[in-house]
Amino acid sequence: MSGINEYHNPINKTHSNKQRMQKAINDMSEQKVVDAVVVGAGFAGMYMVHKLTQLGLKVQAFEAGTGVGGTWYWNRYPGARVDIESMEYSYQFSEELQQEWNWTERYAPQAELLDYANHVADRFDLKGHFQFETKVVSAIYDEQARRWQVQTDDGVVTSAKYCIMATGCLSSMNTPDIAGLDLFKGDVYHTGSWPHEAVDFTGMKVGVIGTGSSAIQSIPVIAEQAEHLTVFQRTANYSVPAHNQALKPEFVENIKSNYKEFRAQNSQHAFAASFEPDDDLAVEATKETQRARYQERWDYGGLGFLTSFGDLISDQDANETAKAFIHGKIESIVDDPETAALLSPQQTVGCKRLCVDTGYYATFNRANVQLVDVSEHPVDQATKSSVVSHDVEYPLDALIFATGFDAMTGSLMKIGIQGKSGLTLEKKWAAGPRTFLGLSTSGFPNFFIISGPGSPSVLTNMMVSIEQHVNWIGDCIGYLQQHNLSAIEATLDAENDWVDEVNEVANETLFPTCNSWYLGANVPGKPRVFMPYLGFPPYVEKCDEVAKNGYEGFSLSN
Ligand code: NA7
Repeated sequence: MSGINEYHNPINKTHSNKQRMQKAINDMSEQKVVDAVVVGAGFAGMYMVHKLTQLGLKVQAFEAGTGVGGTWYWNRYPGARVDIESMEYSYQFSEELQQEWNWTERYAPQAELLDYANHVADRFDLKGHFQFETKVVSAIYDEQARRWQVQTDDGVVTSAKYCIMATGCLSSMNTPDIAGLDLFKGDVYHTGSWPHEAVDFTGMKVGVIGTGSSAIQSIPVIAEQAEHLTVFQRTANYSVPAHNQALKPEFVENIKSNYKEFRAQNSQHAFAASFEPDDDLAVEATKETQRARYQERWDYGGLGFLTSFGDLISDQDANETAKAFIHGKIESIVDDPETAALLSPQQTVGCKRLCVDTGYYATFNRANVQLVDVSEHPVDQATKSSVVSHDVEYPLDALIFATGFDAMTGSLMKIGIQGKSGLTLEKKWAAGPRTFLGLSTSGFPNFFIISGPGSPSVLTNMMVSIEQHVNWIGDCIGYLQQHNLSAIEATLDAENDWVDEVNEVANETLFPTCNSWYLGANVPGKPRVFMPYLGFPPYVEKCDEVAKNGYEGFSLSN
């Protein structure tokens, strides 16, 4: 399976968590002692390291890749770019940083995002705190010592008072089982672990499995190169045009001269992004108003389509109006009516993350592109030169899995995490993740998750959510240090109440109505639980209140 990164490939998971933990306990030969361990060198891990070193703590951070960047380190597929506007997809903790960095496009491409990550890491001297090319295999809480014993795949155990997971929401790849894939002689890739060198598909027959965001971004680019492209679609997805363009200096200047206010305003929106919500209701609007509004948002481009009206994600009738508008667009763009019908999603708009594209639907007008419906009959077999669905063979030179991730919990579950009384996270979350504020889970003292399940994370501009979490965790650790406290742990009551709150909010929306990765429904056997919390402003208010009240909902010990 050339191309697929070994670490991220779930097929290569050889040891169970239990085995890994046992090995860790038996093997605590080499020990390193620090104040905090941080796992991951994405934007969350980088800022967490910065925050903790500012507090004067000794930090050891680990990263499986060879460099910083997280999502933007791994996802190098053709056409990869952020779907939040670049001017707000950046850190705000340093005014100098946000003034000096220059984005070139409305939606930054992967290479520029990676440059930004490296710039930040160098500017704040972060790289020296990371041990790269190192996987954390287990983290075990020693109740007597009140310390975490973190074992890495180099056999070293690092002892730390605090253990912070910055492992990312979309970093554990989901790869379907295809019988005989090892026989396939062509190249195999996953968009979530793309090679570092350029891949040239010229003259090749290429297959892409999946039609989520990664596929929708990469398909138009690959179609221009490949001799033939077959797209295997299980569920059609809604996509709105990006209208990506070079950033105009006046636009940049305008934001930079008011960055603070711009950020403050965005953080008042549910998704913590700049797209203005229109609070009037689609169900009360005339057909003309609906059409004009959707057209305006479509012409502007981007995720703001979802906030065209205040009731799109809460009222099915309202949502149907947006659905009809997008279906009309697909019909008008795609020449072949059968292909247009197949590309027209049936689920609620926004229920699966809305995609933002450049020329996606029009790509299906190309003579070298074929759409294959695998909703009834999966791609379940490979031969040495093809894949097979419903007994039909599709000859391929290269196969690309754009099949997404075991979102929000996948990376945590791969590490053998064990809290008090031998309780493993795997066991505790067997029926779905349970956290207090998505930051912490009862039974696991001094253990923090950045943008964990139960926090707004993937329903927001991730940069904003990451910074809010790191600031909160940094303040919390600062408080513990100042007050000579040895441990903080979420209470079970606070956690139960929070899980109820996350579910109640989700149940007031249309989000639970389809099989999305927000619900874990894309991964066979994963419990169906809506994981993110909807609503950035009330969430921040709750976090601030908890801290202000002396970490209400947590038990603190000395
Ligand atoms: P997504 O959005 O999870 O998309 C994965 C796609 O792969 C989606 O269309 C899936 O269909 C499809 N899929 C998954 N397994 C299969 C199998 N076995 N057969 C056929 N098709 C399959 O991941 P992305 O990487 O595109 O995007 C992730 C996020 O990154 C995105 O939301 C943005 O936030 C950025 P399904 O819909 O499950 O039927």
